[in-house]
Amino acid sequence: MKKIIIMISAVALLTCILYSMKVYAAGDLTKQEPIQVNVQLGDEKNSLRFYPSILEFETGKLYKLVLKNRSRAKHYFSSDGLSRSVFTRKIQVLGKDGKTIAEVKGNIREIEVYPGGVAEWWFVPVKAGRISDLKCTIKGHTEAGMVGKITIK
Ligand SMILES: [Cu+2]
Repeated sequence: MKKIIIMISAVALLTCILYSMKVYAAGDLTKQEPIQVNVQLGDEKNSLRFYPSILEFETGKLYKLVLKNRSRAKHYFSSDGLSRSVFTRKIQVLGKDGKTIAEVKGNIREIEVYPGGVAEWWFVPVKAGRISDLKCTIKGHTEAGMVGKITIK
């Protein structure tokens, strides 16, 4: 009888330890393995578009949104709606060799990417909704169709 009680106690204790470890691991949502999403700002032919222009994210997951500009013009990735719906862990700016040359922390609303440049926006969506204010704010670009839609499920 005593042996059984000790065994049940040991199993209960082990279950508690494993459960608390799991809760702890899920606690910091910014430390997950990121899901990479690539968005190209314009293209080699200088098209005024985001590729893709429809983006979808899920709350509670860590994303690494890679913004690449392969065109000859500067472009913005700008969205008030997205900035209000996510927790930003950091922005990483990459040099020509693909290595990180700067990290920016804090709330981000708009990122300007220069020709040939790459910036990564690491964030966790915290609010579901449909966002339709993604645009490039350079004069004439929004009007030409450099806009997009974001859904957060
Ligand atoms: Cu633009």
